[in-house]
Amino acid sequence: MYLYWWHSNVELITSVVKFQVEDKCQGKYIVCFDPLDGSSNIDCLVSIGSIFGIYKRTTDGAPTVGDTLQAGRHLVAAGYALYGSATMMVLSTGQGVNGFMLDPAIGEFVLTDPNMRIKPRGKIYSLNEGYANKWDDAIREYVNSKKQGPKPYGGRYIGSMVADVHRTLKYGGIFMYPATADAPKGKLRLMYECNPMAFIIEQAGGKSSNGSVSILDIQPEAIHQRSPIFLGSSEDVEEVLACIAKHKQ
Ligand code: P6P
Repeated sequence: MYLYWWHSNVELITSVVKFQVEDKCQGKYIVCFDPLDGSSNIDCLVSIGSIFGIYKRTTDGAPTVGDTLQAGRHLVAAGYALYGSATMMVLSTGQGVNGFMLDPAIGEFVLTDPNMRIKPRGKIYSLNEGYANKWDDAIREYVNSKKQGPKPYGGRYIGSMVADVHRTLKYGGIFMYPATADAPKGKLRLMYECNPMAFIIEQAGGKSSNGSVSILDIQPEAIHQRSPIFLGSSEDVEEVLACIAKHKQ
């Protein structure tokens, strides 16, 4: 098994470490994972999590970077662990989504959320509005539209992807990290943030996009590449995509 591991922490420089498992233990799979996503939130006790995506290797012999650069559509499994008011593992192997809550009394993860499904439409939008001056017009128009009308959406943003996506899965709505003037490719990493989360949400009946295509259909070109991401209830994602398309005309 070949592990590509990404960790950034305020005390440490951003380090990218490539674990190569010794030959006799190497298997048929590649795991892309973010071991502690949202780690900048640790000191203030905000929920954080681990995100992973698993691919089957496409070559024999020594593992290659090419084994890793597979579109999310080829994931064989993906999921996350959320360390919040409780610890939960949310997992899909391509046959739907299941949630397992850690029961500390027995030290086991218990299936508490079988066959998790996301609502077709929610009432929450989630993105960092501190960057509003750096959004393009389509995003600005969409977000403003969520604040208007007789039933405006609620704004929720935790700043920890695992927590924001888990809330979106449970309650519905949309999570976005769009491109900005400072980050034209977005901030979140395709291989070990966007792809696993898009796999989970699409398996739960939701939708993902980079603004043009499903996150899962992006052909990766580099292990640490970034992507804009729109993720959540299908009707909410379709609404922001319609706004983006309108502004492209
Ligand atoms: P911003 C945490 O650092 C992270 O990688 C994700 O967990 C989170 O969604 C995003 O960055 C927050 O970024 O720019 O809003 O602080």
